[in-house]
Amino acid sequence: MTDQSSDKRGDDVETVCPLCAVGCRLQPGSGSRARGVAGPANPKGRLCRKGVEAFDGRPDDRLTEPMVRRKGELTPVSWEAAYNRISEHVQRITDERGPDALAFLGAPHCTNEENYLLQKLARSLGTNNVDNRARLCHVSSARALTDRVGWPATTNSLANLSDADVIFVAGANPAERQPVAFNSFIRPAVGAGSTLIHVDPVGNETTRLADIHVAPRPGMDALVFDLLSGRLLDDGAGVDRGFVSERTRGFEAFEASMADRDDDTMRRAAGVDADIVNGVVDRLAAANSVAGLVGTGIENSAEGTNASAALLNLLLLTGNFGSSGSGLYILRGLANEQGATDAGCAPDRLPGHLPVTDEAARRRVASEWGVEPPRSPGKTAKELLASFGSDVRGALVVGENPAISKRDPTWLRERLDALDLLVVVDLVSNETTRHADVVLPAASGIEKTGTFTNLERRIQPVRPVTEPPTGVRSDLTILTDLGKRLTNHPEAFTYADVSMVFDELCRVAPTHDSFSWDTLGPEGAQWPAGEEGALYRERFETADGLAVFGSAQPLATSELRDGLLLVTGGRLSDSQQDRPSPGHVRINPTDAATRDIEPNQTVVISHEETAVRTVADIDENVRHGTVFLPASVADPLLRRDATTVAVEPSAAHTPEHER
Ligand SMILES: Nc1nc2c(c(=O)[nH]1)N[C@H]1C(S)=C(S)[C@@H](COP(=O)(O)OP(=O)(O)OC[C@H]3O[C@@H](n4cnc5c(=O)[nH]c(N)nc54)[C@H](O)[C@@H]3O)O[C@H]1N2
Ligand SMILES: Nc1nc2c(c(=O)[nH]1)N[C@H]1C(S)=C(S)[C@@H](COP(=O)(O)OP(=O)(O)OC[C@H]3O[C@@H](n4cnc5c(=O)[nH]c(N)nc54)[C@H](O)[C@@H]3O)O[C@H]1N2
Ligand code: SF4
Ligand SMILES: [Mo]
Repeated sequence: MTDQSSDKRGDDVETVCPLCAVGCRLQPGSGSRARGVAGPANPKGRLCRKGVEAFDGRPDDRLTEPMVRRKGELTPVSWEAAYNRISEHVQRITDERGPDALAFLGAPHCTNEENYLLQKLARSLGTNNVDNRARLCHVSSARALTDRVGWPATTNSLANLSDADVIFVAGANPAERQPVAFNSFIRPAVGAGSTLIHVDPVGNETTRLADIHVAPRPGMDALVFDLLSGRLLDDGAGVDRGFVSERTRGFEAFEASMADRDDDTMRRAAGVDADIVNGVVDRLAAANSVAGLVGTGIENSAEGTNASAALLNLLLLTGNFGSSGSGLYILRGLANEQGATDAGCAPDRLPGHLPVTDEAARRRVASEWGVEPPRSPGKTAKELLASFGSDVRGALVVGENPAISKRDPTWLRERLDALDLLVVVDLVSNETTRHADVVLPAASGIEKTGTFTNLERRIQPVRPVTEPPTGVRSDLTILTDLGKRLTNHPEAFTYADVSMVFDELCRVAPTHDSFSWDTLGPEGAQWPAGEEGALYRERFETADGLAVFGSAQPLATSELRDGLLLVTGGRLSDSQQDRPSPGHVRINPTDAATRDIEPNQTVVISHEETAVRTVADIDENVRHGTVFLPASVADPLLRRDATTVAVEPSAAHTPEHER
C-alpha cells in the first residue's frame, strides 16, 4: 500500500478535527486556518479555538526520517534498515521468551483502520498484550456500562440532549474540554429549559451555566448518586416502576442494599448540603428524561466505589435508557479514543468488544485472519509498563507518550530503558522517543485517509487536507509493512488501500457489520447500524436483554485529615494546541484566611518532601477543605500519590528542592 492515496487534497476537502473526541467537521479556510462545516457534532459549523488551528502543521519539529540507536545515539537510517532492526529483535524476543514478551500500545490519535491493524499485528504474533492508555482514563465508567447495559460507549447521540429535562455533568468540564459539544447541545438545551446539574468539588466554566452545583468531597460521587436514588425510592416520585419491572433485573437486591442507609450519614460523608440535595431530588422527581455525562474527575472515586455505576443505578431507577434525552455519556478526550477500543486495542477484547475468552468470537476473527487470537487476556497498558524489562522485553508504541504519566519519572525512565527493543511511531520527538531504539516518523491526522469514531459512537470519514512531509509514512502503511515482515501471514497484511481495512474491520466487529467504506456517507453513522440516537430502545446488550442493577456502593468514609484535599484537572495533552494556563492554585476564601493567604500571593503547596510553588487565586467556587491545581503543576505531587496537601504563604516555607 502506498502513502500517495488517490484521495484528492485541497481547499474543498472536508474532514474531522483530529484534536478531540467531539468530532467536528471542517475544511481548509483562509491561510492556515480551518473553517467549520456543519456536521452531526457541530451542526452550526462551529469550531473551537483549537479546531480553527487544527491545520496549523508545525513542520519545524516534525520527524522526517526513521532513526535507530547506534552507540547510544539515534541515527537516521533508511526505512528498510529500521524495519530490519525491528524484525531481528522481535524474532529474538519471541524465540527466547514467546510473544507475551511483546507489548503494543496505541493509538487513540490514529484512525480505526490503524488501530485495527495494531491489534491484528499483536494478535497475529500470538499476544493479547495490546492496549491504549486513554481507555484507562474512563475505565470505571466503561466497566459499569459493560457490566450493566452492554457496550463501553456513550449510549445516546449529542443531538438527543435537547430532549433531556435534567442533564448531570459529573467530574468534567465540557465548557472548556469539549467546547463545541457544550455550546451546540448543552447550552441550547439549558436555554430551552433543561436543568443543568454540575457535580464537581470545584466550580469551573461549566458551573457558570449550571442551575445547581453539587460540590461533594472529592471521591464521594458514588455516595451522592446513591443518596439521590435512596431519596427517590423513599418518596416514590420519579421512579419508573414500569421500566424497572420490564427492562431490568436485580432491583430487589438494589433496594435491599439501600435499606440500611441513612440519608444524613450519607449526606455528611459526601459533604453535600441538605438544601442542594432537596433541590436535585425535586428536579429529578419532575423530570421525564435525565441524561448523565461523566468525565475523568469521577474516575477518582473513593476506594472500592464506582461513581458511574451508582449514576447508572439512578438512571435505571428513573427509566432513563433507550429513549431520546436519557442515557449515559462518556466525555472522551482524544479524537479516536472510542474507536481505538472498538477496533480491539484492549487486552481482553477483540474488535467490536467481543471477549478474547469467547471461542466463537476468536473463530470469527480467525476466519478473516487465518490465525486465531490467543485465548487469555493480555496485560493492561499500566501492567505492561510495570513489566517492561521483566516479563516484557519489546514494545511498539504508536502515537502515545507513556513517559509522561502519574508515575515517578525516574521509575518510568528505568522501565523504558529496561526494554531490549522500544519502537516509537510518532510525528515529533517526545519524552518517549528519547528512550527509543527505533523511531519511525508518521503522518498526522490531517494527512491521512480513514475513519475516526467520536464520543457519541459516530464513525466519520477522515480525509487528507495536506501532504505529509517528505519521507514520512502513515501509521497504516507502517503497520502493514511490519505485519508483512514480522508475522507468518504476509498476505493478511496486504491491502490495496485503506477501504479494504475498514471493510475487514466491519466484517470482524459485530458492532460495525452492515457498514462499508463505500456506503459510509460524509456525515458518517453511529454504530451499530440502524441505531442513530439512543441505544437499547428494545433490549439491552446483555445475555437476557435486561439491564442489571448493582448494589449500593460501599459507604466510603472520608476521615478528616490534616491539610486540604487536592483536586486536579485541565491536563493539556502534547498534541492539543493549547495556550498555557497561568497554573495558579485555587483556594476557598475561608481556607485562605486561616492560612493568611492573600489574593495573588505566592504560596507553596506541599506533601511530605515534595513541594510546588505558585500563585493563589482565592475563589469561592472551590469547595471548603479542597484546593484545585492544574494537573501539569500538580504532577510532582500526583507522582507521590498526594491526596492531601499543605498550603502556606511562600515566605513560611522553603521547598526541599530549593534548599
Ligand atoms: N501525569 C498524567 N498523565 C496522564 C494524564 C494525567 O492526568 N496525568 N491524563 C491522561 C489522559 S486523559 C490521556 S488521554 C493520556 C494521553 O496520553 P498520550 O496519548 O500518551 O499523550 P498525547 O500527548 O495526547 O499524545 C501522544 C503522542 O501522539 C502523537 N500523535 C498525534 N497524532 C498522531 C498520529 O496520527 N500518529 C502517530 N503515530 N502519533 C501521533 C503526538 O505527537 C504525541 O507525541 O494521558 C494520560 N496521561
Ligand atoms: N483544550 C483541551 N481540551 C481537551 C484536552 C486538552 O488537552 N486540551 N484533552 C482531552 C482529553 S484527553 C480528555 S480525557 C478530556 C478531559 O476532560 P475532563 O474530564 O472534563 O477533564 P478536566 O478538565 O481535567 O476535568 C476534570 C474535572 O473533574 C473534577 N474532579 C476532580 N476530582 C473529582 C471528584 O472526585 N468528583 C467530581 N465530581 N469531580 C472531580 C475536577 O475539578 C475537574 O473539573 O479533555 C479533552 N479536551
Ligand atoms: S471541539 Fe474538539 S473536535 Fe471540535 S473543533 Fe474543538 S478540538 Fe476540534
Ligand atoms: Mo484523555
